[in-house]
Amino acid sequence: MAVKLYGIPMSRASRCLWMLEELGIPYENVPVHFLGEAQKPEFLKINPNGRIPALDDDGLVLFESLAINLHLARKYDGGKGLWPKSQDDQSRAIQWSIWAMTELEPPVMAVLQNRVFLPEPQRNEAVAKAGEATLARPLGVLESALSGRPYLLGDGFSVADLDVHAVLGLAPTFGKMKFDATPNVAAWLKRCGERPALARAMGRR
Ligand SMILES: N[C@@H](CCC(=O)N[C@@H](CS)C(=O)NCC(=O)O)C(=O)O
Repeated sequence: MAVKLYGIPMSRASRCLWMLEELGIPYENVPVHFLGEAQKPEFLKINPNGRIPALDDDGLVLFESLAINLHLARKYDGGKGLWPKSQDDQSRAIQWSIWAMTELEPPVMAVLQNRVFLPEPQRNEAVAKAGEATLARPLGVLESALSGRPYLLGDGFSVADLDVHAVLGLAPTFGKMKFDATPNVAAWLKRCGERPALARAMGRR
């Protein structure tokens, strides 16, 4: 099979599984676990970072979940609208994807690690609260960007929405963050969260 995604679904690989399901292309999911398996020499040949996900697209090997999504959308969109038509919108999609990784992911993970993922004795509520405080500014940016439009680039769902939602969407899933102060974000989280392709990707968990 030409497209192979490495990584168990219960991980950041779910971001790319969502994209693959949106695109509806044939793919194989190789369920490499992030604990142990991803650091073995045979996997380090695929991703020298020792992390999942990684993609092998007919010999092109990529790491970084959102870079993989930008590649998949650009190459396989086939008119579905995941990859925007205009060059300006393509640049905006890249901007939102990098923004999700740099501005959103660190504080979102600080909240989730310290309220959900870490064993209870290792959790630190002060770090979770600091994460929430840091999130206020990017959430304000997202709230404004979604004012008067249903999706980040306008009327249609695109890779920009998928990549930002894939990072932020975890927070409401675990019920550990409220979005009452940002109603546009709350409505958009719900709208994107109801996509059948996301349900199919999550169903692999
Ligand atoms: N920025 C990377 C992060 C990948 C990452 O940290 N993946 C985790 C699983 S969700 C992992 O493989 N962790 C194993 C490790 O850090 O050793 C991406 O988005 O692809």
